[in-house]
Amino acid sequence: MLNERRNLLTAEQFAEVILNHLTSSQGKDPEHASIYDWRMALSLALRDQVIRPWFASTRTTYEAEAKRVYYLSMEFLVGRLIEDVATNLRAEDVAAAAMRSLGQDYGQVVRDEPDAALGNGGLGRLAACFMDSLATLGIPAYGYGIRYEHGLFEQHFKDGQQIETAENWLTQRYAWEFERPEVRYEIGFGGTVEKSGQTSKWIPAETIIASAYDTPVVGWNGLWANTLRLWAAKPVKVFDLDSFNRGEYLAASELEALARTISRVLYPDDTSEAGKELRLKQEYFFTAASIKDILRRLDSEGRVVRDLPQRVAIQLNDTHPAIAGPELVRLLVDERKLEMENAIDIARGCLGYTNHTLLPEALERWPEPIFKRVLPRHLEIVREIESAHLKASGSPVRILEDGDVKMGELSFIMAHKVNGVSALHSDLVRETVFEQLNRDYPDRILNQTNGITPRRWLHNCNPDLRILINDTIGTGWPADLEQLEKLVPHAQDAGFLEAFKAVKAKNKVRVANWLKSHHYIAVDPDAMFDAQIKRIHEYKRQLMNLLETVALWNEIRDNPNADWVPRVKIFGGKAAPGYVVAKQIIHLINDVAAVINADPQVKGLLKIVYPENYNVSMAELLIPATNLSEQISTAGNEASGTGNMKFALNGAPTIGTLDGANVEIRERVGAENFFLFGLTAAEVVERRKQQNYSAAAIAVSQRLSRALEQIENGVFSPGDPDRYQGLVQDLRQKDYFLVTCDFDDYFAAQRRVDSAYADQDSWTRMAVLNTARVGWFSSDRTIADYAKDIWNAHSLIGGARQPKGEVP
Ligand code: Z16
Repeated sequence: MLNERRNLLTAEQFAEVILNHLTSSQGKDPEHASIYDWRMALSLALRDQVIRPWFASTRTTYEAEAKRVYYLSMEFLVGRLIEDVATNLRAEDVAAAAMRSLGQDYGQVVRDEPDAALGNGGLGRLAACFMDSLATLGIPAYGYGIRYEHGLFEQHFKDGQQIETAENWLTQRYAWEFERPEVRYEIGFGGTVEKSGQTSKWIPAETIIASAYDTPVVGWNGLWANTLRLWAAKPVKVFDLDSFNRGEYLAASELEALARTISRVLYPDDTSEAGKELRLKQEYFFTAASIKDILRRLDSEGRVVRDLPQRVAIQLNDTHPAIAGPELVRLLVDERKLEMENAIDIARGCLGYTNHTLLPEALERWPEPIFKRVLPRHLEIVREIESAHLKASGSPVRILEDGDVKMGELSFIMAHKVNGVSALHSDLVRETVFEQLNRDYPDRILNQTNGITPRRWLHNCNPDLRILINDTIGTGWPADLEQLEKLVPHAQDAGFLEAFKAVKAKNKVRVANWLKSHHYIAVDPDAMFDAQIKRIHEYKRQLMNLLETVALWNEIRDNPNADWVPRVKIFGGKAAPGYVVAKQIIHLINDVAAVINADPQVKGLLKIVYPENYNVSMAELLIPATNLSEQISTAGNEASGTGNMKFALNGAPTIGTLDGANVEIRERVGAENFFLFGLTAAEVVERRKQQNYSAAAIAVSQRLSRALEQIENGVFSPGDPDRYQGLVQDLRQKDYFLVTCDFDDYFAAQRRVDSAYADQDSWTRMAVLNTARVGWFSSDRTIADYAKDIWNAHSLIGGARQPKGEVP
């Protein structure tokens, strides 16, 4: 019997579907099935349930002749999917009961799934949250990216230092995808441009195949499903039989290996550019395949290219897919014979560009010789785009400058809308990197503050808080997160506060047990859990957090009888393998941890934990258990941050600077529920103009001086006392990210945290108000705003907020 409203099976029926998959898809009987087999069977059974809404969504989009959104992103940091799919189908109880009836531990099977780690950090995770929200809102959309054979590297610590090993998620079959061998495009590189009269034709030197793999992405209540289409690189010719017959066995497979290199591995650089030819090839590879796919779909619906802006919205997630502009223009001009300027205008009508950073090292520029070698025709088109821009605007801004192709300028000029990812960041985009272009095209830049999906980042990762909220304000909030405001009055209710505190305590015990069993570290779940989990970068200032930890250690030892608030400092995060300073910071965190954790004088009062290989699943475990969220970047550097939103949503107040979305979080939760410190973005700019600002800051701070001396004198690296001299020298002499300047204010803010935490009732009230007031940071709101302000795309379900039942 089908459950009418949600097309659900009973637990009994679902168990049968699972069992069928175990035998027919995995080829195992229950007696011989491994946890992997059970996980595959469960995943495939869930995937079956997505097919119906998926087909229905495609049909509805086609019949409505609706505009489609294409989200082009080099990264999709998806994580695990079982719980996501099960809860969105509202089948979590059925799935768990079915597995139980089959003698399996549902939670254990869920945790057996490896993270799909096709991203570095915030940008990739944002893309995954956006896919969830697009499906939840019922907006017809495709995510386009790369099916990397190896996702983000796995991090190990050896003697406190980061070691990277290859991630291997595809050694097991990926349960959620459908291979589409019939969807394949030839992608060219290099070669020459043939001219005849007015027309040009690109003759590539080499071609490879882009082959599609589709993962359905189902939204809340199973009312709509979109597609995440990832491209894998394959050879045109799999195997050269002639070489083989000549006895050249390696050469026979060489072409294949070469072609597959393009989608072999995710570049592990977060906010810094590799600048490598292979990276440019990856970017062109997935962008060109996506654009071809978009045009093929347009053709198949009998549309003409003039209709493009009305039918198609293409969003560029950073400049990585910026070649979409020139590629679309190339196809329109060289293959469909449009006039150059007309083609540029049509392309611009489709394109939007999201900027995610102002850091100069992250703004992509390709040396012209590399660009020309890989994409000779595109270089000509970039020149055409530049001259059309110069002519139309009288702007002095060029795309080609100092021998480079500047992808930010190209993206800006080719997009009808350009957005930053928080209010402050968008202001800075207008005032700094694109100051002149903003004058040339005054209405082009807008803000779209980032958001997070409440399904993964509250409903699923924090089941006890979910239940408490459901019991208090009902169940409408997962698809309408601002309903959490209804919790505000309960912040005055002693019973509710107790229950809220109990949820946090339980989540902390869960983490303490995990640290014990997986990392052999004992922590006291009654201590304050203070977490900074994110990529390691100088601008994020993990070093400042660590210096504060050392200073606190000193303070406790100086005054052992004072009323210290016990703390566990949790660090998590990876460094780009080539980022030497970030790796030294990791080493130092581990060295300091070893000394402090072994010191009997601070036992029970201060502990540092740094579990290796931080990833999405670890975030889902740690965030619900955190009391204090560290968001301490140098103002003006964190474009938005999204971890900041996840912590606040799960009842962890922030200690933070006025940077990125922290500003808007503080406005919403209230200044009294946010621990603010540090220079503002404007003050940072001024301070950097002063001479010897770091020496001056160190000179007036006893605490900081002492901590720095301890580190540079080898207190934490007794076997290698000079280990951190370079790191500390850099703080003394340069300190570009103003760690020294913000240190004292940060230390003072931490002591305000201590006093606030000592009053558990008022702390819990603060935590509740954080949860209650950050509903606006749902990625559903973000996506609704993109749809309205940039895409002109519409929901095809009768209001995701009040689902009206059946799929149309
Ligand atoms: C990235 O994760 C971000 C920016 C960037 O240029 C490249 C990568 Cl891989 C991050 C920002 O640092 C972060 O502030 C922001 O919240 C996130 O992108 C999503 O917008």
